[in-house]
This record gives sequence, structure tokens and C-alpha cells, in this order.
Amino acid sequence: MNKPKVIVTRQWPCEVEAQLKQLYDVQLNESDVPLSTDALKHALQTADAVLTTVTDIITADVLNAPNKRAKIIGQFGVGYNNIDIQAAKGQGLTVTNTPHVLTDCTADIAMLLLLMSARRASEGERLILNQQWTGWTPTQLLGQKVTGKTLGLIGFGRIAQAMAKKAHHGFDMKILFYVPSTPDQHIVDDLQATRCDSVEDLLAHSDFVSLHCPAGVTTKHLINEARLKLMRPTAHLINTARGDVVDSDALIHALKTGEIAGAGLDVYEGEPQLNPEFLTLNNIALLPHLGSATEETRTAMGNRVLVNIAAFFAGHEPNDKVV
Ligand code: 8YV
Repeated sequence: MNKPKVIVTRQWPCEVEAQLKQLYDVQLNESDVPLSTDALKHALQTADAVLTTVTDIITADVLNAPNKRAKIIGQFGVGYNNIDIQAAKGQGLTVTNTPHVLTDCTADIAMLLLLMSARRASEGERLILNQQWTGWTPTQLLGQKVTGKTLGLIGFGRIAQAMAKKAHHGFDMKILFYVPSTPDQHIVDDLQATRCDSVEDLLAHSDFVSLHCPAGVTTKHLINEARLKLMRPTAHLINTARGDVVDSDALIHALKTGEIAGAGLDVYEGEPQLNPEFLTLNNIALLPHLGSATEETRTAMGNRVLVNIAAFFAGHEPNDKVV
């Protein structure tokens, strides 16, 4: 029997690519240049499985390409807001993602940004890199203490809970959370966490606010001008979820005017383009979407895609089926 044809849109960890080569008639992307819209359509027309990432914008137009051969899109990532899921469903395509394996690393990045923002790490590093540091002073770059403070989590899924665990058990932080669903009471009890009735309530009572909700119509600009005004002037906003969840213009204004003390961002509206005003701010820590970027996790994500497509080709429902 012929091996299924698989197209991988970006370069993946070599260990995973080696397995793909063994198992499938695979087309890898050695140049790592993202595929154009036409190339994505062509991939769906010529392969049995197309393996995508956050940088592939799979719109209804792409998914409606005629004469498709593909039956499955294996997304390398837990988030899949780059794919029009309803259109994929309408086309009878299966879509899978890679939950669980990136939980800890993404929570680590959120904690890193929290610490960087609180302790003004980016500002300090710039001082050294620009050769402007003239020595220790008693009042230089005073930030805010993290231990014992209150962390408010918007969204309370796996990544938020992993961050809460590190923050509560490691930094003695008090945990607040807002989520529309009902989380496991054992987890809430272990974290001695308090549920807030509204986003507004959480914002008003947190020293650090970390975003962990999926991107979508209901969460677009969830953090807007009015909500930023509810945050404490000493508070910091951390975003490792998706850029669209925050209105960047409103955030820039809040950081400039001292409505909030700082922000730590790993994701951006329209990334990799950044609102140029972000670059003019001192009270911000900026990372280039590094949430899951460890060797272990990226390899585990690739392996998770392999398990999903293997199940699909064997006629089973993949564990991580989104639609
Ligand atoms: C991924 C992420 O690396 O999994 C996610 O949702 O945000 C990232 O950590 C990226 O999305 C790859 O597709």
C-alpha cells in the first residue's frame, strides 16, 4: 500500500522530521519560509494530511479550495485560531491540536514575563547593553516584590493552572481566577484559589493579571481601555495567550500614562509585526512568541501530531480531535 502523502508547512525538530520521513511520503519545508495562500491550497489539494502551525492562516477561502485530497489538518500547537474551524468542519476535514505537552513550558514563560515585568529586567538589561550602567544605587530600577502578591488568571485551563501552581506553591502568591466554566474543585482547593464573578472584579483585585483564554470573537480585545482602567496603578499585565485578546493601543496608552505599572508580552496582534510604540516603552518585557519553545516541548508537540495522524490513518478518532 502506498504511504499517505503528508505536507509539513514549516521546519520541525529533526527527530520528528526523521520519523515523518520513515512513516510517510512527506514533503518537508527545509527553507522554513511560510507557505503562501496558494501554496496552502495546493497542499490541501495534493496531500492526505497537512501539518500546520500558528503562522499558517487557514481561512475559509483556503479550506474551500476545489478538489481537495486532504482529510486531516494536524496543527502543531494547542491554539488553533489560525484555522477557520467552522469552515474546516463544513468541508468534512478533521483538525487536531497538541494539548498537554506544552503546558509547563508556556506557564514557565508566563512566570518569566511576570518576574521580568515586576523586577524591570528588560530595562536593566538595556542599561547594561547600552553601556549606561554607572553602578549600584539605593534607588535604581526599583520594581515590585512578587512573593506573597495576588495573581489574577483570566481563563483557568491547563496553562493557567500550571502557572497558578508555580506562583502559589513557589512564590506564595494568592490566586484569583475568572473562567466561565466550572473547574475541578480539587485543583481550586489545592491552590487555595478564589473564583471571581467577573473579569472586572478580578482586574480590580490583582497585582498581576495573566491571560489564558483562547482567541476568538468573544475574547477579542477582552482587555480594552475601560478594563485597563480598573487595574491597579502598580499592576502588571502578562499575555502568553494570543495578541488579539488585548487592545494594543489601549495597552500602550495605559503603560504610557501609568494607569498600570508594566506588561510582559509573548504574543501580539498581527504578529510578527508589532505596534512600533511598544518599542518606545520602558515598562514592558517583550518576547517573540516563545511559549512552547524548548527542545523537549517542540519535539513532544511534533510527536503528538504524529500520534494524531497515525490514529486517523488507522481509521480511529485521534485523541486531540478539535473537529
Ligand atoms: C506554539 C502556541 O508554539 O501552541 C500554541 O498555541 O501558542 C505556541 O506555543 C505555536 O502556536 C505553534 O503553532
